[in-house]
Amino acid sequence: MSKEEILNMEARFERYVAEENKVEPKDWMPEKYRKTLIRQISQHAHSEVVGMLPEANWISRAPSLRRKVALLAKVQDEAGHGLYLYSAAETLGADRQQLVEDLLSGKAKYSSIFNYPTPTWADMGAIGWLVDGAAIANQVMLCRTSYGPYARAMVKICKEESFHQRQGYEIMMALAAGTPAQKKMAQDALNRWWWPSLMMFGPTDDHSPNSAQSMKWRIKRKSNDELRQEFIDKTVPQAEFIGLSIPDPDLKWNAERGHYDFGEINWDEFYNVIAGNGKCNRERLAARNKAHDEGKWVREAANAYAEKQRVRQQKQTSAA
Ligand code: BYC
Repeated sequence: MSKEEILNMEARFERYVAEENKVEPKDWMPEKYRKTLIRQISQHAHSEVVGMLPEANWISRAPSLRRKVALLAKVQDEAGHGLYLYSAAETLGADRQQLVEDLLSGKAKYSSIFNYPTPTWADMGAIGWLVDGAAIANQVMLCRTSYGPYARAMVKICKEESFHQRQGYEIMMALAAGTPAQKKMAQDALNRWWWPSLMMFGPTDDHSPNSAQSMKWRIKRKSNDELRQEFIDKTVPQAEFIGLSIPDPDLKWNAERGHYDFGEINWDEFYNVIAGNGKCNRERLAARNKAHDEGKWVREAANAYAEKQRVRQQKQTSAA
């Protein structure tokens, strides 16, 4: 295709997405659109998979059978989300094995939030309430993203995230209404997870290199700062309702803006974590690599079975 033809195609593509049409796998799309989506969807898939680790830590130590069942279901949902998202990336021509290798080697990014430790049961509450709460704020807009398979995957994912958020908030509610030691445990978890949750939305809009193009292509529908503000506005009253305090001395309702003002986020910490130097980055990658190595026999058995089925089907077709 000549350069002029590509420019025409790009202009037509931009009009197409601006009119709220969905892009499907076989449609023409600019190469950069495809690459941006593979980057974002695969990072999202990796986040779901790595996101199972901090919580899996507590499955065998959940305080009751009811809590254990709910946590187990949540972690299983996350595995499922990872699988839908890898499949969505495959519809764009990405090779799943390569994506997984990039995660295991440390080349690919995943959400900064999963590089923090989970020392107490209250961390399960804080993750469900805040981390899934932040994930919902971000992902509800992704149900309207321009790429069809990603948008459709997000509808189911958001329904499940909503259950995750409630199970987390309910844990926090119970702890906050419990003994002084339990309430302190809940407050301590909120203190540790609040700021990292705000970082999940990514850098501020003026430091977000991918945002402008992604908004133009309707991949992202709201900016990092808009979503962060929405999350804060929704979450502060929830903390007040259960008698916990947000660890931000600068947090204040601003009647003029109709939003909460909040303090400065520690962006050095954020960039340090995404560069691989957070508290748990090495531990998380080591755990993923171990699980991948230990699962080798399962992959081999599944491939051998698939091959056997393929040969059997081939024989049946040629006999017919
Ligand atoms: N952590 O230009 P920007 C979940 C990177 S999991 C790490 O604003 P973009 C859940 C960014 O990738 C939640 N990296 O980027 C699972 C970019 O780097 P590259 C995961 C981050 O893509 C289990 C650079 O910083 N959700 O739901 O326009 C249990 C510049 O940023 C982070 C998703 O993945 C971060 N926090 O916007 C519970 C949702 N933030 O690639 C819950 C889908 C930024 O240029 N993703 N970076 O080297 C998105 O919506 C967008 O990718 C982001 C970032 C808003 C995250």
